[in-house]
Amino acid sequence: MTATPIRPAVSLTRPRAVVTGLLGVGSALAVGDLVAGLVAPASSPFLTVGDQFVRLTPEWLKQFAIATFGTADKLALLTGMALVITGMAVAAGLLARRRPAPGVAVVVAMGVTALVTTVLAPAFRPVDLLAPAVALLVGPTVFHAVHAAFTRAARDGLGAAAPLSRRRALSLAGGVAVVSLGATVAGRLLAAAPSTSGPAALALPPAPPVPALPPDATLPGAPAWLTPTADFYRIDTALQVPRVDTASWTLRVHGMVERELTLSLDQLRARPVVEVPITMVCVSNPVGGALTSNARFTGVRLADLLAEAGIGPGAQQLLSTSVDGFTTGTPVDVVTDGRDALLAFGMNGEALPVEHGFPVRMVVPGLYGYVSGCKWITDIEVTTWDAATPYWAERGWAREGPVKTQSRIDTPVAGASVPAGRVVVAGTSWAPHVGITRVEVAVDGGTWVPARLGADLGADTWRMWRTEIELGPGEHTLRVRATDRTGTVQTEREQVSIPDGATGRHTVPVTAV
Ligand SMILES: Nc1nc2c(c(=O)[nH]1)N[C@H]1C(S)=C(S)[C@@H](COP(=O)(O)O)O[C@H]1N2
Ligand SMILES: [Mo]
Repeated sequence: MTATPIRPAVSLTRPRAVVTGLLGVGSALAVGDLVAGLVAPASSPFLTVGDQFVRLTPEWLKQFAIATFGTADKLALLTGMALVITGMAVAAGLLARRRPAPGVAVVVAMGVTALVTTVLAPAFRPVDLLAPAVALLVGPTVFHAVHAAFTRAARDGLGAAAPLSRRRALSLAGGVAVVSLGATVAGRLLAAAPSTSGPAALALPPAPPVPALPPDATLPGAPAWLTPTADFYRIDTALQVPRVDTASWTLRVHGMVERELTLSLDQLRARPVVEVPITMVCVSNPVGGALTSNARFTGVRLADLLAEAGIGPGAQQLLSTSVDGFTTGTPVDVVTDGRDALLAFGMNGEALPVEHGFPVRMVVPGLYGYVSGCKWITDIEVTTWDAATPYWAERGWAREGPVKTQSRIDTPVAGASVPAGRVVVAGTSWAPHVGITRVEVAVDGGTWVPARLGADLGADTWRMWRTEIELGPGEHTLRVRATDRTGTVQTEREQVSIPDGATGRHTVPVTAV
């Protein structure tokens, strides 16, 4: 009869405990990335949790993030998340120095969080469960195995088998680390691989030709009238841009209509096509900010499609839904008042880029993007204001969002040193769907002096301006104001972006030397 050997109680060293935690959590995330890359890129557990975090973030925190990090807010979020996850992995390891159970429990809890988050995603499909499910199996298993190997090494540390068990433990840990890294890289590459049905594969149907740009559409010192697509501002809640399969994509128009419509991409593109320049503005744009751009959009007129569906009496709102669940609510009377509200599939002569809504987005001249610019659109429900509240209205922003008249000084930039004497002051101004008739500049609170305006290319686009002023040596402030076609002068009343767009006048300090 043999006595059960008494196992000496051992405790993992702190570094080994930390490594155990990091490998358990890291391998789970890595295998999640790999499986997601193979079956459903949007289901990477890391990104799913991030997306849910974006949806649940209170408005003040979101405003703080945008104010602090600007358009790098997504990177900031992902970095913050990585830090929190690393902290939890370290904690899982340190809680498990004597027994694996507390650490395994932490890893399981993280996995369950990812799983639940996946189910709560607005565009959830059952296949999305695969990545977090595999991660939930792998994480605790790896944690347990590495923990066991280190525990054996620690125990044998007192005996003759020490070198062998230590080597085994270290090669297990090293192996897990290498395989995890490989899985993450492979998963990310798979997710980023250009899809065969992406924008590159899609030529635009011909639209009636547009007149050549007059030379004074752009003025020296002001931004290019037509924003190059690569420079067009981008704002959305998607941590990972949705990749839409064009073959199975449809647009459904339903709700308070006489005839429900469902169009394939080919059917939409077969309709009469127009190409119109439209200046888009984000409601979050601060006075003097860069969240506005101008492009030629190619697409079909939304009003025609709605007429075909037949809008029922009492309809007020077009509730548009993106494939990733984001929603915009657009006033029915605005899109049917004759303006060029579009379902666009082209931008600056090429297929809409993935970041700007491929294959189809809505663009409505005169309205901020958050109430009109639904990217990756797949559904339009004709409804009332009371029946549905869209994404940003749910979060405290105004239900309706006409763009406010604004002007911006692009040259010189704030804080610049300029040679005293005649100084070029130039920039842009916009009053979308109303039009700009006058821009004036004032130095040091003095009289308003009109600037020369660039070509008038229609009320739906911004207008450049330029002037030269005399600056003596010393510090100065330059200020700009625009007047729209109704004769209304841009207000000097200062207001922040939330709830319906910033107001005030762009003011730029400069030093003349
Ligand atoms: N699907 C989706 N569409 C969206 C958004 C979004 O977060 N998701 N953001 C809106 C906002 S706030 C703006 S200002 C515009 C920006 O469009 P752009 O990124 O092409 O400039 O898209 C709008 N459409
Ligand atoms: Mo926006």
